[in-house]
Amino acid sequence: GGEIGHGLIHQLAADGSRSIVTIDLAPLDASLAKHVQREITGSIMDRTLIERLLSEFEIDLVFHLAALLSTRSEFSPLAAHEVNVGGTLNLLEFAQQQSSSHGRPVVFMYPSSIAVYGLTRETKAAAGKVKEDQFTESTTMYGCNKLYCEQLGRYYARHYKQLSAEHSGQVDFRGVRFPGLISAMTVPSGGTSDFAPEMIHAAAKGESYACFVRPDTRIPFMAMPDGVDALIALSKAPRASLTLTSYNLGAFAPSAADVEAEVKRAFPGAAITYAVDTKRQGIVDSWPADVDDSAARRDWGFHPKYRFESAFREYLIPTIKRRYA
Ligand code: AKB
Repeated sequence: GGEIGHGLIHQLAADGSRSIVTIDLAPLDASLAKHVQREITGSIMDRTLIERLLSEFEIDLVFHLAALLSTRSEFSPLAAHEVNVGGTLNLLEFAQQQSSSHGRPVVFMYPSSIAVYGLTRETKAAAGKVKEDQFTESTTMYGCNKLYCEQLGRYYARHYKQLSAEHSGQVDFRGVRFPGLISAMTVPSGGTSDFAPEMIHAAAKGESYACFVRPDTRIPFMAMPDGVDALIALSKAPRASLTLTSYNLGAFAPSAADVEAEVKRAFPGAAITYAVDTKRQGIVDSWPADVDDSAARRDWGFHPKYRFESAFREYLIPTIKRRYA
């Protein structure tokens, strides 16, 4: 029922080829619940619940979308570690056991993040588009969690119980490193890329907004429909064509001032000011200004529909205007 889940459930349901089982802490919105065959209210931290799922379902594809985001994780790093790492481990183990029991590989889709990168303001200015193996020294608990879980995924996919003769089951782990995602339907909470979606939604609601990063702050972003399409496309890609555990994805990389200008084009009266939070600014400054996503384009045909202007003019602004009308 979170931001990515909203778009993903609609897409998977429209495709119609699979039954959908969801787990979330809170019940789904009615608009989503009608698209799923089974809705479970509970936690991925609850191992008894996971055991129950094992005995009840035959699952071939897992989208693991639950996480505490970067800002929230800095307020409670231990809780973040428990959810972001412990929860992922529970689901990887679930995927492993599912595969052992039904005898087919279980595809495990993992949204990682640009938060795995840790640059300084100097290296960021000089780096250009960052590749998957550069600057992976995150300064946040969330980023460290994401990077480690990519490694856990690689372990489950390639080396699980490597000394045991009895091992069976195959987890087919596939990760993407999302940039900031901007949805017209939901407003994020607890992230540090939130300034862009918050600015847009505030303007659409006629509310003033004080942006917590400097106008010249630049990180990559993507419109939510492209994020959802990317997850689905990677889940369907032939295994043999995949060369990385986790792929960079980019679409556009505006500064906060560029976002402000585009928001004001659509909502000329928008009251946007800057009240820089130096600590959150520090996190965004440690993320790359842009990413090199050529591996995703080459290996599985990643090709976002929306660039910066079209994301605003064709998706965000019309959809948000309808939503708040
Ligand atoms: C966050 O800001 O924490 C997330 C992310 C970039 O992964 N949106």
